[in-house]
Amino acid sequence: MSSAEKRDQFLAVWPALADELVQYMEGEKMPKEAVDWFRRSLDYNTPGGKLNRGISVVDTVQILKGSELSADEYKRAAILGWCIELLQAYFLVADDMMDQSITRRGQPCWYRVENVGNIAINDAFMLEAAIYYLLKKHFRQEKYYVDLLEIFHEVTFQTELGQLIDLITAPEDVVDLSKFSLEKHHLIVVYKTAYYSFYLPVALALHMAGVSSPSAYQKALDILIPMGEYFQVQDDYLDCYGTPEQIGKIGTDILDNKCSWLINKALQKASPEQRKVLDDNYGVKSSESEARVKAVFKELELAREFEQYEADSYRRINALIEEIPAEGSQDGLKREVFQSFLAKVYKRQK
Ligand code: GPP
Ligand code: MG
Ligand code: MG
Ligand code: MG
Repeated sequence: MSSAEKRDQFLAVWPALADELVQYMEGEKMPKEAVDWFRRSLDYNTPGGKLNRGISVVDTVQILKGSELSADEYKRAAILGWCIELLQAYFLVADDMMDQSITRRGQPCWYRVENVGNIAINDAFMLEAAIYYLLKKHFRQEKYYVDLLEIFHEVTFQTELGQLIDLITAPEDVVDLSKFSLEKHHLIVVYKTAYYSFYLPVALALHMAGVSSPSAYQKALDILIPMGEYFQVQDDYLDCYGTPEQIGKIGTDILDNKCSWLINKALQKASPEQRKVLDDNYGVKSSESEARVKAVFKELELAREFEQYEADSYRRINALIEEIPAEGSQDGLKREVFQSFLAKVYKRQK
């Protein structure tokens, strides 16, 4: 099946889930205006992205099973996938407010839609609540139900820790580039991105496939955390070098004083003169300052540095994957789970 067909198959599960959530609200006799609002938020914020995280749950369950999934198995794996997409929707609605972003997935950020504004905070909470409604409805009878709840809660907390460090390392009023380092960056991205985007999809699929050995989860973590770090470095790179048409969002990292991979690389390589330009212009909310920072990035050939990083990461992650025996490991892991996930993000342009 082509990746476009896989996407369509996964998307086809969404309307029924949105209906279930809306029907719950109707059952509570909520006013029509509120029900319509929730439906609009669900549809605006949940299905419009690349869906890599959600589809990876389905792909992983399929690889672990080793044969085609029945219609029912597919549906259940896809529901877990949509729960991650709801988690992502919840994070993005909130992140765009915190980062004062303009667009997301080629449309205005939800909080910037007419009449939404700060109501988006409550909408974010409701997107999160939707996860637990669907988990209870569809998985309560499973012996791994508590495992699902625990992992969603843990990973959410980890992501919030990462977001906290991301935000306090990027104060709006005081720019102090000496606070940045690649070590700090590593900590931020592992927590804010890698756990929920890479470990969570595979861990959910392992639970569904009946894998229970702690060593399987540990090995998955050891490969997926570096993969998630690589993914967030790509995100940082695309924030500056991707076009809005490509990435569906307008980069704000330089204006927002973010501890991104690019500024850390620049700090490593900058001459004293270039450092002065960075100190004076990074995190200053004007397009002239942003352009001066980008000019230094260009002088320092950061695009080439990124290509080098990308090649090195790809090699390093593949070496980790090859530590899993070709025939699969005793505890139930398969190499292909990780190869398939890496193939989805390697050299991505959006
Ligand atoms: C990506 O950061 C991280 C997140 C979206 C997690 C947000 C976590 C919360 C607890 C709200 P980013 O700001 O670089 O993402 P993007 O570039 O997509 O805005
Ligand atoms: Mg953001
Ligand atoms: Mg952010
Ligand atoms: Mg970003």
